[in-house]
Amino acid sequence: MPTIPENPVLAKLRGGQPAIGGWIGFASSYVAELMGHAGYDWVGIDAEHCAMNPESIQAMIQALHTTDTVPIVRLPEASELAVKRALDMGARGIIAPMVKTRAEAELVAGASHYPPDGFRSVGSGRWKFVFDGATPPEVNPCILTAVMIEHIQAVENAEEILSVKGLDCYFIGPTDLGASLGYDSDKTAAAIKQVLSVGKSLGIPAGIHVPTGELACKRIAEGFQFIAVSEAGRLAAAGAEQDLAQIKAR
Ligand code: 3PY
Ligand code: MG
Repeated sequence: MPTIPENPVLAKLRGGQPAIGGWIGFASSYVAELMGHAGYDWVGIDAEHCAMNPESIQAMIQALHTTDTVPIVRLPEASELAVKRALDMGARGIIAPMVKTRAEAELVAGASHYPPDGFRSVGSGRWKFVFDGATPPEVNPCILTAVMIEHIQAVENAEEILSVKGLDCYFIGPTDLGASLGYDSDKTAAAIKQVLSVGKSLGIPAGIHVPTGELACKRIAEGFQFIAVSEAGRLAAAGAEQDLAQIKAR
C-alpha cells in the first residue's frame, strides 16, 4: 500500500484547529519559496486577480513543495478546467472564487475528486511527485476543496452551497462581499456573521481573508479556521514604507 502524504491543512481543519495561510498575488517562485520557509500552514497562489500563467503557477507549487507549506491555488474561475489544471500541476487544494449557487459548488466539488466520489479527469501531471504510487480514489481525501462566499447571493444560498458533499471548508472574500452590499460595512459584518452561523450548524470549517495578524486572531476567536493573512506584495511594501519612514524622520 502506498503511503499517501496527509494534507496537514485538512488535518488541522478536521481537528478543529486554525490553519494559517500566506497569500501571493504575483508570479514568483522565489517568493513562494520564501513564504513556505516562513512557516505558514498553507499559501494561496492567487490565479484569479493576478498576472500568472500556468508555468508560473506550477513553478510556485514546486517551490512550495521544498517546504512543509501546502500549496493551494485560488482559481481564475470556478470551472472544471481551472480545477483540473491547478490540481494536475500539484496543488494540494483549490479555492474557487465567486461561487453563488449550489450547482456551482457541486461542479467544483465534483471536479476536484476522482470517480467514484466525483468526475475529476485522470491525467499524469506532477502526480508522481505529489502522490507517488497512490491510486486516484486514494488521492481524493488529500485534496482540500474550498468555495468562496463573496457575494450576497452566496450568503442567501449559504445553506444550499455549504451542504454540498466534498467541500472541506469555505472562504469568505470580505472585499467582494462588501462590494455586493454597496460597500456597507455593517451589512457586510452581518452577512459574515450569518454565513458563520449557517456553516457552524452544518459543521463545515469557516475561512476568511484578513489584512493583518491581529485581525486573524480576532477571527480565530470567532471560530474561523482557514485564514489567509495579507499578501506577499503588501507585506514587502509595508516593510519598505516602514524603513523609509524611519529614515525620513531622522
Ligand atoms: C475578497 O475579499 O473579495 C477576496 O477575494 C479575498 O481574497
Ligand atoms: Mg474576491
